Amino acid sequence: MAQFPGATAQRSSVALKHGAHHLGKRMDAQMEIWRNYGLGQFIHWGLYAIPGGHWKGKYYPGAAEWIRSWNGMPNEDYDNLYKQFNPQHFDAKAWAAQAKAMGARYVIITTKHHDGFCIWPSKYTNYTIANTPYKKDALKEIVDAYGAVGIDVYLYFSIIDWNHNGYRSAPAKTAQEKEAYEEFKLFTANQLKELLTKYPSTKGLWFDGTWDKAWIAEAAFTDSLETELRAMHPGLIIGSRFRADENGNRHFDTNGDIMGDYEQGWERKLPKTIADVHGNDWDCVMTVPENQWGYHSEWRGHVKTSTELIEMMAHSVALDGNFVLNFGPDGQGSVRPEEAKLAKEIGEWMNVNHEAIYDCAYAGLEKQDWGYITKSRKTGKYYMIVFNVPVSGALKIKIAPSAGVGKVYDLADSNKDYEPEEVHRSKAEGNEYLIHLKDRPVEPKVIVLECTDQDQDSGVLYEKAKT
Ligand code: JFZ
Repeated sequence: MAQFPGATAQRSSVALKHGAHHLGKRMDAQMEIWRNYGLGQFIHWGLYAIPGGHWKGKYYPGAAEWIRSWNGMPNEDYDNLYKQFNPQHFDAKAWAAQAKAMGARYVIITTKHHDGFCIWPSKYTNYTIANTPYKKDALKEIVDAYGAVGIDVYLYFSIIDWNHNGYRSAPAKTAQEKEAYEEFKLFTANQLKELLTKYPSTKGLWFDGTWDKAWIAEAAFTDSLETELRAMHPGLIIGSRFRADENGNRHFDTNGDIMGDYEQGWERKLPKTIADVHGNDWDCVMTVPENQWGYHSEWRGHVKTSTELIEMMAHSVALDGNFVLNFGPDGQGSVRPEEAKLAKEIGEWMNVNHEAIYDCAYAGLEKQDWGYITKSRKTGKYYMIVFNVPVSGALKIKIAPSAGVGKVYDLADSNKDYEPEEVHRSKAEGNEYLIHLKDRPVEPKVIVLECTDQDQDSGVLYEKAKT
């Protein structure tokens, strides 16, 4: 089992009070929908969008949504920004239309980031959008607009709350601190229940800031809160970044079992091989620049291109994950031009090639240097998503020993088909073919491969036999 880093050959079976709630993948209908999304949109939008990484003319290189915590920005200044929050260009329907055109099938929206500011009118604090000049419930506008175009909504919620008196990152020491933290716990639970009640179409919760020692020490509380939230909202999807077990283990409990419905640890990074994902569902959340989630008016460093992002999406789906691209609208509610351009370009690619992404998964075939292979969970078709064409112009593909190749054609044009050259046929190792490209594509291209005589699991069996 050496291919699973961190996993032991023999599962230890320590009795846990607050470990995983279920073993293995969730196979219900809602989780099946989640698994098949392929592409999602993340939105970071809050008060930090107003300074946009600058304060009093000074540039702050860190993540813009963290500006309150940098030296140079007095807390008091930040905590008064809500008096200016009045996004005159905010148009939830336009955001939703753009996300739809990009091909996103779910959205994760920041309801409350670490600063504690709520974009919904929470009745448990005054630090909300209701007390800004904007006044209206932006979250409701977003939930409704995305729902109307058929994009599922997930709520990002930060456990870190710099605005709440009882919040602390380390466990409370004095009786007074403990009492304050109890209030914070109640406040957190109330806000979460409020969100699920006010926005019943919510499909799941995406937690953040749960690395705090104080939160980690609350295994009993967080476990019962999770149980309560799930009971009040059947089908609710929660990732592995919500709680710790009684030994302080996060994401994976002391026995190595995932806590939550999917692995939520792939942040601005991707797994290299299928072994890295341990058979779990997972999502990768990605920024366009190096590390900016909230709006930063001055991006420095490398800014990803649509081709790079499409490659990351293909990479994710080929390893059984979803790819979630972050957007950071500005303080007026506008999506910046760079992001609008990327959304449009990704959308144009998705228009032609979405079949290789939606409802697709790990294909069980050996990875090749030319790109990624996905397989439709619904039709069993294989998709070769080509990013690097070899000088020879020939793409190698190895299929299961029991299979043969059927039709091979361009996804963009099924009349453009290929006559694969058989180079190797082996019962033990699988059958190897070369597909000779007719031209050199200028953008990521998808070739559909239909296999014959192939039993459902043969791809997976082939992979197992090899290790
Ligand atoms: C957190 C936030 O602090 C950040 O502002 C943003 O909202 C992002 C989505 O989440 O940052 C993290 C969280 C987790 C990791 C790294 C940065 N991680 O697991 O590596």
